[in-house]
Amino acid sequence: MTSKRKRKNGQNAGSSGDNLSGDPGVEATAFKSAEKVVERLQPSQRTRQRPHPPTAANASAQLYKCYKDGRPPPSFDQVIDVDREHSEVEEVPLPEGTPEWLHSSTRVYLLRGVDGFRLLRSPLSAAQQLQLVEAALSEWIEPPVITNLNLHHGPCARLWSRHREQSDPDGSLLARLSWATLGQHYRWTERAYEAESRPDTFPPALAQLTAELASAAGEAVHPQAAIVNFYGADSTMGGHLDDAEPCQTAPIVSLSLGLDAIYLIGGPTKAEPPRAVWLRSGDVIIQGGESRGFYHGVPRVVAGTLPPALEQAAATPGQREVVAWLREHRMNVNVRQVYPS
Ligand SMILES: O=C(O)CCC(=O)C(=O)O
Repeated sequence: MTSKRKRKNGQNAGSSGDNLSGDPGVEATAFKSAEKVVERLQPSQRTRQRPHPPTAANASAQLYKCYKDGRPPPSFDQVIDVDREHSEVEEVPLPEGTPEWLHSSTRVYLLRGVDGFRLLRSPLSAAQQLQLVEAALSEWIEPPVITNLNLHHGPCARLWSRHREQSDPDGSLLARLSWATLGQHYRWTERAYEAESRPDTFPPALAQLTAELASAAGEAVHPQAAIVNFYGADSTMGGHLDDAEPCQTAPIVSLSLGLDAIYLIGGPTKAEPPRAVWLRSGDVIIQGGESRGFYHGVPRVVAGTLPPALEQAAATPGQREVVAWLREHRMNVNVRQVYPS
């Protein structure tokens, strides 16, 4: 797991210091070019730039060239959006054995040529999404769970309550939260999982949900660790491999909540041209098969994209505050099996 987070101020949450877009030692690559190009786009371009919708025949070549050279800059229309017909995606049926509750709303898409990659579109209801975010903010990030804040502030209890009460003396500590690790703890400096055991901090309900979501892609996973990533509207995550887990056969299950994002999926080396995929709140990526070992990253969170369904689903004052927070944030729950079964 070599996650690399870049804030607007250039600080990385991870301490490996090799953010793809910030490391002068890293050669220019297709992945890097693609991130830069997408970063330059303004959200308003999504609706403004519609002159050259990609056709089935030339979409891939156009996308590659645009992302690699940045000339002409691509519009968001070239990002693969499973809600619009696209030659590179295909809807596939839910496999037998998928739990019943997933059948009503989930659509499963594969990305042609990316072995084992699946996008589950809207498997999670708005109510489920709010419950997950509320649980993360009010329960999952509580000590003994380790977050990026531990290094400078020690264990930080009641971050969400203090944010709601506005009781942090030097502004909201929550605003500085960028990751929390659940279950087996990943040491960012050593880029390895820690060997000694800690209290088990992996929420059982999340483990069950993850396994059920994976089954909708025909995959099996025994969840043992998760990184919960917290993004502001200007946060990005550089291209990286999740290669610290001794188990590289079980898929990564990655839940998107809150603001939309552009997700890049490349290949086993940085030279492979990545493809950009549009992610919405409630979408889930399953990175199984060969794609488990592929470069990926998040070059953009798209401001102003919180779905109205989330606003409408907020049933309690607490959930309305979650919605207010989500208007400016994206949360990703990135679940892995660390050890082979
Ligand atoms: O935020 C995302 O969608 C991806 C996160 C990720 O790649 C990671 O945590 O390794």
